[in-house]
Amino acid sequence: MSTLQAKNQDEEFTLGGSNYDGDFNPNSSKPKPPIQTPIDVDDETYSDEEKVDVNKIRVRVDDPSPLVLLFGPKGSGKTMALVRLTRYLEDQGYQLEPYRIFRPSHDKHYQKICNSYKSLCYSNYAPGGNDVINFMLVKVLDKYGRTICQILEAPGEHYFDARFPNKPFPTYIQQIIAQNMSNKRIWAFIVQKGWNPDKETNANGEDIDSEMIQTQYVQRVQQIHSTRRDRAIFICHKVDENKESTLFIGDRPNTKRFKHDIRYQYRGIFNNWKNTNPLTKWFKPEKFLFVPFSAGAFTTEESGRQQYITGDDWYPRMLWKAIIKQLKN
Ligand SMILES: Nc1nc2c(ncn2[C@@H]2O[C@H](COP(=O)(O)OP(=O)(O)OP(=O)(O)O)[C@@H](O)[C@H]2O)c(=O)[nH]1
Ligand SMILES: [Mg+2]
Repeated sequence: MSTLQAKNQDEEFTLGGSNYDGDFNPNSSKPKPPIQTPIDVDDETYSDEEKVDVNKIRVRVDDPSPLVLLFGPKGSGKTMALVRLTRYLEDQGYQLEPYRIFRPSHDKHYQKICNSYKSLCYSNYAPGGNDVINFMLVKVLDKYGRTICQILEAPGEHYFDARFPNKPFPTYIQQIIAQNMSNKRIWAFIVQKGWNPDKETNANGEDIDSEMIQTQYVQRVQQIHSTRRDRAIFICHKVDENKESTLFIGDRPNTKRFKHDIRYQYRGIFNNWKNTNPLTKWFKPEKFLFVPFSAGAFTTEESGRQQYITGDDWYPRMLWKAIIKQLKN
């Protein structure tokens, strides 16, 4: 059993207690939830120590079931992939339950999103503003209540920050990466065809060009080495943003085309996931799966809130199929 221990094991975790249901209807007569800024969310999420030093972040993962790690830069769509998968899987009879003691009791924001997780997932709005989902461990249970896997969704800058591309991963991610971790891991790396990263400036105040950011992201992904049991899925996210008809066959994305283009765009990104087994590599040269994905459609209101409409079930179905395949592999 692997445990990434909370700093203070005796800490009493507060479960529940929030009256705020996370859903917000602008036309409702119900009192509006207090307006929070990203700084307020950070204040509720991290202790003072953690805010000063990301390496002080402690998480607890004491369930030995496999971990699915959504790995991608900020804004790449990790939260929306989790939201879409939650809606799809619950429709299929699975249950998705936040793991409440993943974060310690000082993380009031985590307790709040645990309480309101379902309403956030089924809201007509993408999580954001007051309701940001930024750091979650969610268990996927079958209809008998057995845990199939746990999905980790963490802030993108913990995985990759273009301003500091060579900074080591935070300690909690390093613990998860550690080869002695007993949980099977499925790395779900997010890539995007035609990715146009947000403008970033380096420590000297110079603009970092987007090609450089992509190269640095590839190097980040390459820092994850596959052990014998590790598997990977490359999620080619936001395929709906690509309008080129040659990328689609009817309504469905042409997986081969997307994979080809991603291999070219993010040179070397698949390198650590070649099958090196001398017997099987001839008929199965890769240890990863590649899945085109879209969470759905987003429209931004004047207020800045994003309305969200789920897309074709085909996308979460294919992603879940890939996860199950890698769990069994
Ligand atoms: N077109 C399109 N846009 C998407 C899709 N999924 C997410 N987005 C957009 O990307 C934005 C960011 O998505 P998130 O899921 O919050 O990204 P994230 O990776 O969790 O970001 P961090 O938590 O900051 O690391 C959303 O607000 C949407 O505008 C998708 O499938 N298609
Ligand atoms: Mg997120």
